[in-house]
Parts: sequence; structure tokens; C-alpha cells
Amino acid sequence: MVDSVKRMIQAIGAKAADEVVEANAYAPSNIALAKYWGKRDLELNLPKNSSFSVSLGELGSHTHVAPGADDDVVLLNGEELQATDHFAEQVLNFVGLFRGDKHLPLRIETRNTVPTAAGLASSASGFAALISALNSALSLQLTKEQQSLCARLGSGSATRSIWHGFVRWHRGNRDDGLDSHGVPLRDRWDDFRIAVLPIDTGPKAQSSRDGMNHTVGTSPLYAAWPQQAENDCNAIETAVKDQDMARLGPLCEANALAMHATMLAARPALRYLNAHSWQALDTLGRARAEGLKAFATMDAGPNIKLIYLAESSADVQSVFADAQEINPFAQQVHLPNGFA
Ligand code: 2P0
Repeated sequence: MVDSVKRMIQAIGAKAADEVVEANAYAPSNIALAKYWGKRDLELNLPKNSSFSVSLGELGSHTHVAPGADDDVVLLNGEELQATDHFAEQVLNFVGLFRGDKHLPLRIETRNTVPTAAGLASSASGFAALISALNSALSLQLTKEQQSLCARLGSGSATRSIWHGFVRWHRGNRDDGLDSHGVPLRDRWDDFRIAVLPIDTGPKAQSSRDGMNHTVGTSPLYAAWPQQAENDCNAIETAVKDQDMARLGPLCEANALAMHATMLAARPALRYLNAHSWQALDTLGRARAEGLKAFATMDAGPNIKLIYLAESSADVQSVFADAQEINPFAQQVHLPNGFA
């Protein structure tokens, strides 16, 4: 284990108990409205800039942790994985950070409600649900904020998946990363909608992790990103607090396109958006000129996400028949205590 990671875990006092109790946890997936792109520390997943997301309610990961027999067992969507499987390795490396030297074999089962066909990543919800389940199973006694710090060690975007609703991931300034965690907004925005427009839902050519490191290392445009992204993040958070879609939409679209501009300038170029993605953005631009009030955001893949208010649902559907709408504040979503 890298020393900086060991120190961080010691600093937050995460010590596993001597026995495992059975535990269940759920965490939602999230989509960034202000993007995280680039790390200032590769081991601790410390970001160059703050980011801001909306969690996806019922779309996420359910994780069940129980005492194992002799060896660890990892299951994904009902299937037992080989120890050499990439997901199983990631899960067990993460678990190892908290189990220390203790012999505590685990049976870890994850079920994703994120439809793979929607092209949404499940690593954010996966690591968030995993730390939450481990917190109970190993009696780690971590607060939500500390769980956010720990989830970050698995995947940066998991830092934000500890909460429902809107979440800001503060960049933080400390080298040990203890000030780089999620902070939930306590406001609901019941009319807010997000839809996934599937363009190509196959596996992507380059992981976000490699893609962001390649961009930081080679893109001459990256120098402009951290400050612009920080400014965007602040403006986007304020527009959400004001529930002002007319201001929020163009800010989110500009922020996503600026992130893609840094990637396109990388050497060699990183092109996550394909011809069909750009066609969909053209269609959106034309529909907007005719009055559609919807805006786009794009991540490290070709799929497009649309944000709009509930009153525009029918209009969005008439332009994009295959848009899959998500209501992040739906009634059936169990929001944590403290939500207004
Ligand atoms: C985000 N993305 O803010 C940005 C926008 C993709 C584009 O966070 O290396 O899987 O595990 O920290 O979190 C995807 O990157 O990367 C991501 P790691 P992660 O949602």
C-alpha cells in the first residue's frame, strides 16, 4: 500500500473490528454538472479542481458484505468473479485498505441498477456503496464525510456518490487530501430532470483514469482548465441554488465542451465524442433555436446527457425519442435525514 494512502486511512481512524457482521448498503450513481478532469495526486485521487454533481436516485449500486468462508468471494450482478477479474481485483484492493493484516475473509456482492445499456459508469456508485457496506460490516465508524474521503481512494467520482441530490466535491488544498471530500447541498429541486441519450453503449476505448492523466500530461490547453473549471463549479452551484435552468444549462454545456477541448488538444488527441454525438448536439442546437429548453453535458464517452425542467419532458421526448429520463428527486428515492 502506498504510504500516503496508509497515512490517510490512519488519520481518519478507520480500524476494522475483529469480526465481520453482515451489512447492506446502497449508493446512487452521479453525473457531474461541473466536471472533474485531472489529478494533482494519482494515489490519493486528489483533483486539480472542484466538481459538482447530481446523484441519480434509484440508479446505482447495492452492495452486500458478509463473513466469507476461507477466501474472499466477489459477485457482480449475481455472477461469481475470478480473483483475476479486473472488477474483483479493484474491490479486493480497496477492501485491503481497511482490513489491514486481519484475517477477515469476505463475501462481497454488488448489484447495479444502473442499466449497462445506458452507458453510465457504475464505479462511482460501486465504491460509494462498498465503503458504506464496509463501514457497517467492519465497524469502521466513519462519518459520511469520511466515507466520501475513502470512496475517493477507489475512484474520484465516487467521492460524490455518498449522498443523494446535488453534491459538491471540494478540491481541497492539503497534500494529505483530508479536505477533499463531498459536501451535499440540502436543497431539493423537484422539477430538475436529467436524461441519458444513448449513442454508443459499448466499452470505451480508453478509461477515464488513463484519459485524464494523458490530458494533464500532454494537452497544451490543459493549463487553462483548473481555474476555469473552479469558476464554472462555483457558478454552477449558485445556479442550482437559485434553481435557474436558463443560467445553469449553458454553464454546464460550456464546462463539458471545455473539458472535451482539453482532451482534443492532447497528443495524441483523445476523442470520446463520436460523429453521432456531434449530430445529437446539432439536433439539440436546432431544437433549442426553436424553443426547446434543454442543455447537454458529456463525460468520458460518446453518450449525451440532457438537463431540463419537468415541464420540458414531452418536448425533449419528441426531439429525442430514445432519451431515458431520470428524476433524481422521485418520491420513491429514500433521501437521507436532513433533506428539506
Ligand atoms: C466527472 N469523469 O466529474 C468526470 C467527468 C468523467 C468525465 O469522474 O481515476 O472514474 O477513478 O478518479 O472518477 C470519471 O473518472 O476517475 C469522471 P478516477 P473516474 O464525473
